[in-house]
Amino acid sequence: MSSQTPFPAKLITLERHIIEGERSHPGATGEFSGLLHGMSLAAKLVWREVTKAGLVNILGRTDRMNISGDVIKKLDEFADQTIYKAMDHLGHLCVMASEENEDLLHIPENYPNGKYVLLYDPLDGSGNIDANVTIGTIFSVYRRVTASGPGTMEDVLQQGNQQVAAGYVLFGSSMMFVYSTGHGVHGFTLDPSVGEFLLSHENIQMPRKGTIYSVNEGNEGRWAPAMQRYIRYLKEEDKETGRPYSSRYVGSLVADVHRTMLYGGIYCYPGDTKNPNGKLRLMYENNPLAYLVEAAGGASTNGEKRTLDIQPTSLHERAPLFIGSAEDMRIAQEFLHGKRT
Ligand code: P6P
Repeated sequence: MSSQTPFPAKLITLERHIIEGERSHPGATGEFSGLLHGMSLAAKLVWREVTKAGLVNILGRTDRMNISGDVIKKLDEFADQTIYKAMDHLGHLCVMASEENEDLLHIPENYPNGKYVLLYDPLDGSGNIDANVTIGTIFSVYRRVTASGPGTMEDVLQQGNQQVAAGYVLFGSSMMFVYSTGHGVHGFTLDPSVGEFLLSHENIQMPRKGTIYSVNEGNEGRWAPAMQRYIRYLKEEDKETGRPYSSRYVGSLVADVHRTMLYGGIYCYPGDTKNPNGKLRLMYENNPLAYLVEAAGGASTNGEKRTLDIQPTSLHERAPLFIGSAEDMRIAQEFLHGKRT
C-alpha cells in the first residue's frame, strides 16, 4: 500500500478557484487573480512569522500606537509591512490604506498605478497575539473612482456596497483564506506540506438562525436599555426558540465572525455611553465582514442601517456592528428599534 497521500479527486487550489472564477466573468482581465494571489502570498509570509512568534523576538509591543490608540504589536507591524510590500509592485492598485497607518499608503513612483484600491487590517485581534489565540488579517477591495494617477481619499472613502471583493485570513488551529467576489463565499485551508490553500469550505451558507451570541458582556453597564433587553432575552429559557443561547467571545473579531458565519447566531459590538460608535473600524473590519456575511446569506447593520450603506467620512472611523444570521438579526433589530421589549 503506497504511503503517498492519493491525489485528491478534486484538488481545487485557491489559484485555480480564482482563475476559474475569472473565466466565468466575461471581460475579466485577470488583474483580480493577481491581486488575490498577492494577498494569499502575503498571508503565507505572515503565517510563517505567526507560527514561530513564541520562539523569536517578534512578540510583545512596539513603542508606537496607531491612530485608533491601540498599542502596535511587533507582529502587527510585520504583517502591515509584509502586505504592503507584497502588493505595492503588482500594478493592480492605485492606493492602499491600513488600519495601522494614519494616512493613505501610496504606490511607489517606480511602479504602475492599477484600477483597484486595497484596505486592510493587517492583524486583527492583535491583543491576543501573546496568548496564542486565533488572530487574522481582513481585507477589502474597491474599484478606483478617479480616472488615473495615484489614488486619492475619494478612491478610498467609498460605501461598503461598492466593494468588489473582500476576505480574511485566519491564523488559528489551521490557517484559512476566506474570500468572496460577490459570487458566494469560499474557504481554503493551507496544506503546509505543499504550501497551497486548498478548497475546504465551498460556497459557505450561514444558518438562517443560530443559538450562539457573541458580545463583550463586560460593557453591559454602558449599553442602551434596548441592547440590555436583547441580551437578557437571549438568556431566557425557551426551548421553541433554542434559548438560552450559548455565549462565545474570543475577542478576535475575525474568529468570532468566522464562527458566526459557519454556526449561525449573532456578533455584536454596540455603541455605549463611553464609546457611542463602539470600537470597530468601519473601513477595515465592519465593511469587509459585512460584505462576506451578506454573500453567505446573513446581514449586518450598525443598529440603525445596513453596514454597507454607511457613507464613510474619515479613514479610521468607528461604527457599531451587529452581524449574523438573517433571523437573529431581524429579532435583534426589533429589540434595538423598541418593537420588542
Ligand atoms: P474588546 C481587536 O483589537 C478588536 O478590534 C477585535 O478583533 C475584537 O473583536 C475587539 O477588538 C475586542 O474588543 O473591547 O471586547 O476587548
